[in-house]
Amino acid sequence: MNNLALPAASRIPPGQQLAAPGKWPFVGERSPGDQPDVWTVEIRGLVHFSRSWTLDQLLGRPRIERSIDIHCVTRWSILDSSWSGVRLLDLLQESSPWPSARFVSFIAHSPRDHDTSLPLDEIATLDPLVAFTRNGHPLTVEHGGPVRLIVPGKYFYKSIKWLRAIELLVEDRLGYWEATAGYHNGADPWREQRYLAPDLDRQEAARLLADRDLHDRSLRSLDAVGRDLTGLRASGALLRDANFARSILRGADFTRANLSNARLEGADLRGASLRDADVEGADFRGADLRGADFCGASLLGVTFVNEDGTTHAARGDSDTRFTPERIVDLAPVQADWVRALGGNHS
Ligand SMILES: Nc1nc2c(c(=O)[nH]1)N[C@H]1C(S)=C(S)[C@@H](COP(=O)(O)O)O[C@H]1N2
Ligand SMILES: [Mo]
Repeated sequence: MNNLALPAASRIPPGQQLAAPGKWPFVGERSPGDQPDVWTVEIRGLVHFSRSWTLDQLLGRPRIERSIDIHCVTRWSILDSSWSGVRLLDLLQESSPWPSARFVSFIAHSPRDHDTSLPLDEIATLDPLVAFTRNGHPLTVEHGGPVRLIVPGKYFYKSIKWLRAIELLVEDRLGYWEATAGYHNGADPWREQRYLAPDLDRQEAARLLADRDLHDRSLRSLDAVGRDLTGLRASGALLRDANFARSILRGADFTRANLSNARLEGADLRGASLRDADVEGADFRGADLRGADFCGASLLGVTFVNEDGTTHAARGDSDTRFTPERIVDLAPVQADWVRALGGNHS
């Protein structure tokens, strides 16, 4: 898995962009909650030898260092992080999985017992790390310290923070994001396995859109291309991966909505409110954003203009509002587009 020989551009999967230089965003939970006095990582389930290692025991094991690229489902990537830790495969081998074991569930120390899973045969080729350091520094708590999983070649939601247990299973057990957010269980960034198929059919979608009221609704991968949705009420709605390309959304209310990875290319969002919305990974290229309000919105991975900084740009004005502290989360080209609007961004 040595990617270093390849040019950077060919290592960025489709629909991803590089994060701002030196930035490593936090995603999901920020803390494992009450930490145990002695951190242990256990292997359980369908194994001949259930094992439990204290953190010190893990730290005392042979370590390897690997360069791994991070690809978050919300469209930011970081190339060439150097991680050190122990190989998951070594831990698995020592506990000797039963032949019937086909899946591995990873469980975190976390307030919601956060989990995720992988097929055992994929683990053999991905060769994940039980990692303690990145670029030579111990992991901070927010980034999963003291110990997290790092799974190369998958969207980053498979890399669980604060690893507590590794459980061998016959049947798969869907993880937290996979079950609650519709994140694709395959998670292959090269095949853009971001989300499951839509959870409603076109007719149902059309009926809901006719009422222009999505307030507090939860609709994954909604198809709303090219529609007149002037004044849409969608505050608090969960609209991950929605497609609003070329729709008229003048004065729409997306306050506190989740529009992560939504497509809004060419949409008319004049005077719309995206206050405190989650628009991570959303695409606003060619959209009309005059008077739109992005205050408090989280902007990681958002696209307003092509990589060249000029073509297919959204249109904004000094009334397009942003929170200054959030602008730094954008990739540099995108941040430049926002700054060039010249608003006071308060
Ligand atoms: N325990 C736990 N692990 C987790 C998550 C989480 O919410 N809880 N989020 C996942 C997601 S979606 C991503 S993108 C990465 C983010 O890791 P980071 O905050 O260190 O960037 O952690 C993954 N592991
Ligand atoms: Mo993620």
